[in-house]
Amino acid sequence: MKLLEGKKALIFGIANKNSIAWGIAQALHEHGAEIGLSYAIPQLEKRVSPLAEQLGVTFVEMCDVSSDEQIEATFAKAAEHFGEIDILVHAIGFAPREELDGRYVDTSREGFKIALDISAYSFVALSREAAKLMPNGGSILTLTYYGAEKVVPHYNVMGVAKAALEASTRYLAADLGPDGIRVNAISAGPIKTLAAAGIAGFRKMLTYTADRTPLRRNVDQDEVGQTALWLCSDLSSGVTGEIVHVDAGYNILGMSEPPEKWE
Ligand code: NAD
Ligand code: 0WE
Repeated sequence: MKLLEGKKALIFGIANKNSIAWGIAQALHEHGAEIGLSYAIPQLEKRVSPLAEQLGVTFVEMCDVSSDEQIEATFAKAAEHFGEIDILVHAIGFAPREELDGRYVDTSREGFKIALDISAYSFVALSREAAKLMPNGGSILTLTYYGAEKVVPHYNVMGVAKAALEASTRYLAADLGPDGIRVNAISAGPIKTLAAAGIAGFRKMLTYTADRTPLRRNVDQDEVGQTALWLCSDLSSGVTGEIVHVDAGYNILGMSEPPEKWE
């Protein structure tokens, strides 16, 4: 059975085939959704266009979410192309590179502003615009990370931005719930994507988590896509304001070493 037949989904945050947004796009498309894709900067078009083609996507728009004008223009085009939409996916996060090194206490005012603007405020702005195109209700989804809940070395100001994003998920769910719009977040375990590629020691982090998660492995983009499919479909009709962990169970641990270590 196809879960999203006749549904229209707008997905922000695709950079390349490794993007979590692409894992989600494929999962939603497989279940019959019509997809629209948005990317950040002109240089990404050559990566995104062939992917769009694979899913028969004809709505591919550039939108830098730090610009109110670009957000407005993108939704005006979406309104023209789709009329109404049913699903919004926000898979965007950014902090200046230098903020993801050294100590959080050294975060600059500008770095803080940028990280919270791009990673958290953009979710509010996109949700407000998307809600206008959801007269019959809908499902809104964002991507977060464990660094919002607990200190992860070097995640720094992104952890604070993700904490704001998670709180926004709850406030947006409360505001939009009466209109039949659900708002949820997936807290994904570490996955090697473009956003992770620039992080010193990321490969070590992947081994660290794979050695400790209850499932003794990491998760991938397809698994995030499957949970996104559930949250975007009527299977989750009673779920809103929730943060769903897709992290092979890492977040439940109270001690980071597996039992063997204590024997
Ligand atoms: P990615 O690099 O493929 O995606 C991040 C996207 O954000 C890119 O497409 C980038 O172009 C976009 N972006 C950055 N600044 C933007 C701007 N100003 N306007 C519009 N778009 C902008 O990496 P990803 O890992 O797929 O990240 C997607 C989401 O998943 C992010 O929110 C990230 O924080 C979250 N996440 C990632 C992991 C991980 O380990 N990879 C884990 C948990 C959560
Ligand atoms: O949210 C993220 C990545 C966010 C990110 C990555 C970059 C790299 C390039 C935000 N901004 C930038 N800016 C750049 O210039 N993740 C959840 C992946 C991630 O990033 C980490 C992690 C994990 C996990 C950074 C430090 C520690 C762990």
